[in-house]
Amino acid sequence: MIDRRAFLASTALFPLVAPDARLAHAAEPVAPAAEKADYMLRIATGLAELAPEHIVSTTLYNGQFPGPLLRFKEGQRTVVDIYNDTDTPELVHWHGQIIPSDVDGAAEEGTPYIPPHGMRRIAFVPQPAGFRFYHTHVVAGGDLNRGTYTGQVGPVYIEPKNEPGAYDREVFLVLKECEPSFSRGGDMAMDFLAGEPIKELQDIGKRSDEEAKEKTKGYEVGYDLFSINGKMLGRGDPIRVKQGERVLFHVLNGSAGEIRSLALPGHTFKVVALDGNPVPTPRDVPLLWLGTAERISAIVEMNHSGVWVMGDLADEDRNRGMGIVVEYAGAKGKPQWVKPKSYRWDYTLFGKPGVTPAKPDDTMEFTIVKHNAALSGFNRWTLNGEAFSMETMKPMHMVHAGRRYRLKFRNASDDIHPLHLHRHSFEMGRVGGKPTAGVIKDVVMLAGFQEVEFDFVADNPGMTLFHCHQQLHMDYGFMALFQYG
Ligand SMILES: [Cu+2]
Repeated sequence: MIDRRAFLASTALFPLVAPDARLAHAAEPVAPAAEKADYMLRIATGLAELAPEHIVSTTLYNGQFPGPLLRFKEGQRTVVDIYNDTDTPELVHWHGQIIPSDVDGAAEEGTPYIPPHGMRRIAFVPQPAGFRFYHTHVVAGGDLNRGTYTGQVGPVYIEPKNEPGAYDREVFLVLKECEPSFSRGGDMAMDFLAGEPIKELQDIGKRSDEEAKEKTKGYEVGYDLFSINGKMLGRGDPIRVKQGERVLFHVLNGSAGEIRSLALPGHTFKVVALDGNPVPTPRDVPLLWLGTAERISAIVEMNHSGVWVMGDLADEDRNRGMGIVVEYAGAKGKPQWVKPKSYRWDYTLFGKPGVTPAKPDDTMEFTIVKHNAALSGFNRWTLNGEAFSMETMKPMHMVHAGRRYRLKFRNASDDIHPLHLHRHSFEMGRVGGKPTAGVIKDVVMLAGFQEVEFDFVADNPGMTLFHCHQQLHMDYGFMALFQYG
């Protein structure tokens, strides 16, 4: 343990946001001069002040936590210079974008690393329009100072050619935990997703538990501090609103593995987009649930004056920072929190009623199994009996351009998995036992012992990664590669 007081004293002379200039000059290659970059990202260790008494040292983009909001224009070529001032190779993944493998930011797909104390210039055409984000994509394994456990996360907004704009103001919210540590078991109950567990999947899970040599559960990751837009609840500026204003919130769960909820007492959220893609049926809901890496865009009509806590339903997490104050003009007093009634999250609410997705050309089925503490105390994850190998990086499936594929996932574990497909969007087909259509996403939560189906069209040739977005799960087997044939 670092003595916090001594640590603060030694760093007090340095400004909080400036990257270390000496390191940057040591081995910096010269960027191509012919073209000016549109954006620059600098990856470096820095300090994030979540509250005056809670300053954490982690890896950041441009010395900021979260990283800066990058606004791209749909279809307009964009050049980004990425500098890596750390001692280890890095990758910046452009989550939710339909771009080539060599710039997507996943080593498994063949994206080159940004070398330590080096740089890489990339160019791509941002698409599709909407709320995306960027984050590191390196393996963390047992190192909680690597990967998405760090502060390397930032929002992206790709401006559409035509903006509908039925709102007065946009507010971006990045939800992110800090100070991770390992624990054994003690997971919170996760029964907020619609649907019921399937007996056959529970039986597979039970059998895997019985076969495991280790009788204890594997490590889980917990967090000490929680933040929205880099500040603990009540420590940053409140969101100042006026009576009658329509605020469009773009909410990102930037966690390494947590599932988050968000409620604003006395208000409802009109969900207009999921993962940045407009939904066929915008609906009012009392609160939001977001799996790791999911985004929700929702309009809140400010019609209930006061000073409110917009926060996570989990008391412990909210009390340790997961919230932000919403303050009406003229309202005074302590921010109020009111525990909402429980509410089950159902993706099909936002779909096209009475419609089924187009028929696929091919269907692939995957059964997800957890092997308790099988890898030096960490749970090992398999898809149809196979854990992804970082050594061989062997593609699991061949796809053919132009064909529509249905992926069916059967979860024989009690964990919720935020499933993510790179470089493609998918259309949800069946979730929580209910059919749906028209909901376009790139991450979806699969509940414990349930099934989910979604379709994607193979329309972006190149190596394509699929994985659970829980860093601990993806690092220990829960990945698959699709190769175009
Ligand atoms: Cu998972």
